[in-house]
Amino acid sequence: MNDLGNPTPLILFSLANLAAATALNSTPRPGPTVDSDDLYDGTCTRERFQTRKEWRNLDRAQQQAYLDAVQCLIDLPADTGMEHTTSRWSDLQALHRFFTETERGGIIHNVGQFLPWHRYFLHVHETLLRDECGYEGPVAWWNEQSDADAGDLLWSPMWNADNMGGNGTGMQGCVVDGAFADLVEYIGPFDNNTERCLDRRWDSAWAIRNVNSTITGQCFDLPTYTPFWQCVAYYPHKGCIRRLAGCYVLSFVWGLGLRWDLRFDFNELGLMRIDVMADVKPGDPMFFIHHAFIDRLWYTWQMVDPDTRLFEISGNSINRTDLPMPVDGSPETTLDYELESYDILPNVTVEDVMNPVSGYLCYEYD
Ligand SMILES: [Cu+2]
Repeated sequence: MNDLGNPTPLILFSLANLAAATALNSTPRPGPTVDSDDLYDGTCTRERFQTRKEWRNLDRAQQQAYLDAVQCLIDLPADTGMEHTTSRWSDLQALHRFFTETERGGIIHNVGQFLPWHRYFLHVHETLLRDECGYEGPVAWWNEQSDADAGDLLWSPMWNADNMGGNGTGMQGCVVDGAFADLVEYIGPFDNNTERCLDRRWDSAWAIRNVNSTITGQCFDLPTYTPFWQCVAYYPHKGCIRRLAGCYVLSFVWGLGLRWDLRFDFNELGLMRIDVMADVKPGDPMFFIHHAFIDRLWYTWQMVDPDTRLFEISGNSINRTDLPMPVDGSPETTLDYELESYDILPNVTVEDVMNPVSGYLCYEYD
């Protein structure tokens, strides 16, 4: 401070540099939210309002409470009546598969409703944690961008043995440590239902290329919704897919009209390995923490220009009732598009979830 009580130019310069460095190293915080009366309709009250927190901003007791609530869903019986479900947790996995494996193929990925449906799915997950397992703590998200910029996507303590556990090992990629090492999955792959371990094969080097601040910044700079969601879906959302060659094969397979979410890579012995990705990935509790990061990217992007973006929706669409496909091609996604969860929660529209503090939803991110 100088004699007048103002910061010196040198300190101001340093603060400016610090601010720039911080901006590069962390995603911006979405806002304004709860203090902006024009952005929520009054049913999102301060009592209901939740702040979703980055995993590292939960204290140890909160992290453990979150892990315990997930375990609670794993221990509760299934309730949807979907085939082969064995627990409340598997209801979520089966639900995601149900909309990935429709007669029309996937109707929640590669479409304009990709981001709204997954925002709704996060809400379904949170609602089960709270209503059926008594969870009262914050929902977690993971700042993947920050870890990518630091050069190690597996840096977060969430991978530790006293948290989610780390990458799987062996040919099956079975997770052998952490809170869910004993988790057995029965839903998938694809339309099959086979008993198998919780597998996890996150590739730090590949993910760093997909989710570093340069890439997310490029997505973030896109001015309209369709190129934005496509960028998010292609890069940060698929942050863990291994090896460029795998992605080429992915496109080739997609071009043939087969599953888009096959992953090809090579194991330690040089043998090609095929992994099943998107349809049953919610079996891993990491899925929801990853998707909260994706949702936060979208929310942050919306709040740059809320007047234009908060209710901006577009992109090719498809649902499971308008069959066959209209001859004039895929319709455009609209705010009226209905989001479903196999009756775990009532259907809502895309419009209902566009604004996270609209009343139906009531949260922000730290
Ligand atoms: Cu998905």
